[in-house]
Amino acid sequence: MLEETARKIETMEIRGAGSIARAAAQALKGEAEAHDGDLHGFRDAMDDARERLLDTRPTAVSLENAVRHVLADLKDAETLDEARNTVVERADEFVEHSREAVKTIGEYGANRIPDGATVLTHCHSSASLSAIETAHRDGKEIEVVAAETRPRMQGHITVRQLSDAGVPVTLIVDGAVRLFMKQADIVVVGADTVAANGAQINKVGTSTVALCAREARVPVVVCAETYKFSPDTVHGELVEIEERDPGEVADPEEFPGVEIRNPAFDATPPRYVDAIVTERGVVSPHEAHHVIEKYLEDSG
Ligand code: RUB
Repeated sequence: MLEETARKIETMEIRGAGSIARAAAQALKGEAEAHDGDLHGFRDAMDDARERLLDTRPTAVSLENAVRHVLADLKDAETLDEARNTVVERADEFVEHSREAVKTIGEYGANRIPDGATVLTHCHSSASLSAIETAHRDGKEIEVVAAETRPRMQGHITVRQLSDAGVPVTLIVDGAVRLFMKQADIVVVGADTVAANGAQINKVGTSTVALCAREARVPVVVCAETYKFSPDTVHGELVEIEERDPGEVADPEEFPGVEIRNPAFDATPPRYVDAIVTERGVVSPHEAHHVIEKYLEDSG
């Protein structure tokens, strides 16, 4: 099960920072339940599982935070049963917290979306769509403009989900974002990682969306659970930007002699973000380090 989950994360069958984190927690739980060796062997197996999961995709810190949460008490376990129970309990706790967090962000985020608003979004973020769908369910007459999000077209997932939920939605190419920003009232996007300085790392193109929003004086709201905040960045560590297979952009054989690059994420500086909606409340990007100190284990 763990190997299957790791592969699905690599191939993006499981994707989106929240889903990746929950899948990792569940995979660790499955691995713990299936283990039939001794305590020493169990610890080794969990170490291997941890390495395998962290090896899948480098950018979303939600994955690392999930793994850290699930394995946090393993070092104190004195018997195999204790070790197994702590992994299972903490995995369940993480998944439940994560699901609740997305709902709560939906409520807080919906409050930020005015009645009659046109919301512009990029990629597919469950936390952002939770806010947009909640605003719609609350009776607000909103519509959404979604960028298709080359090369993997996560915008298609967004428009299908919103259309199924009855939200009027328009699909545009990424290059049309500046044009459509003129009619937007708010930008709502998700995050893979929020750095201690408030920079937000999300699907490549998000920083361009934010720049266009600033130019047009449209507020940018980021929806991100607290486990998307990165403790390592407190000490100045940079967030690694995943570079994916160039074949996702174009067939390299059709362009001999051409370098094709495929960075999957980019960083939006904190000055282009107006608010970050978390399940603990709405914070300014400048308060990101407080979120890390207060809510994330081993952040010191
Ligand atoms: C997904 C992406 C999403 C964030 C937040 O990238 O950038 O905006 O992960 O999503 P990819 P969520 O498709 O490459 O995984 O709010 O669902 O956690």
